Amino acid sequence: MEQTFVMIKPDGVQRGLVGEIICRFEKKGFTLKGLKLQSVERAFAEKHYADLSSKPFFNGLVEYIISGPVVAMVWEGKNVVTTGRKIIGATNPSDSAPGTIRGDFAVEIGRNVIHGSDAVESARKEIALWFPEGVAEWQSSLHSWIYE
Ligand code: RTP
Repeated sequence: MEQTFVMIKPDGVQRGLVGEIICRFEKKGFTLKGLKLQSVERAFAEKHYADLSSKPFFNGLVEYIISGPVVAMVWEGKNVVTTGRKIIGATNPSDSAPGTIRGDFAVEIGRNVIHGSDAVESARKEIALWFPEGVAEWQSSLHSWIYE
């Protein structure tokens, strides 16, 4: 089954949105496979966002991510990478539809509350980076009520 990496960024944690965000993924029918509250070092944040290192906003992005604890999660389910990005909404909250997490809770691109992997391959890399210890081996008892 497909997995994705989701991170609630420091603004989401500080604003008390952790429960609300978990609720949206849970209610959709996805299964939580990994969860931790963690403060990240600068080098770790730079590694996570290595693909963006040439962008003008890179330093600000790294400062933002290390500014407070984040909640790192692994969610599992059919098409969870693509569907998870839809639940999260467009990168710039000005473009995020109401009903999405960023559409409902964010105003500016540099404080957009949450990250979700953009492809199955990046999810695999991000899960390996954030959860080197591995994730939980369990299947929700709701499985047969969500999948035919
Ligand atoms: P994320 O990785 O956080 O899920 O975001 P994304 O794929 O939707 O967007 P990406 O282009 O990978 O950008 C990563 C994060 O960098 C910040 N950003 N700031 N100031 C700017 O122009 C700008 N552009 C991007 C955002 O926090 C974005 O989520």
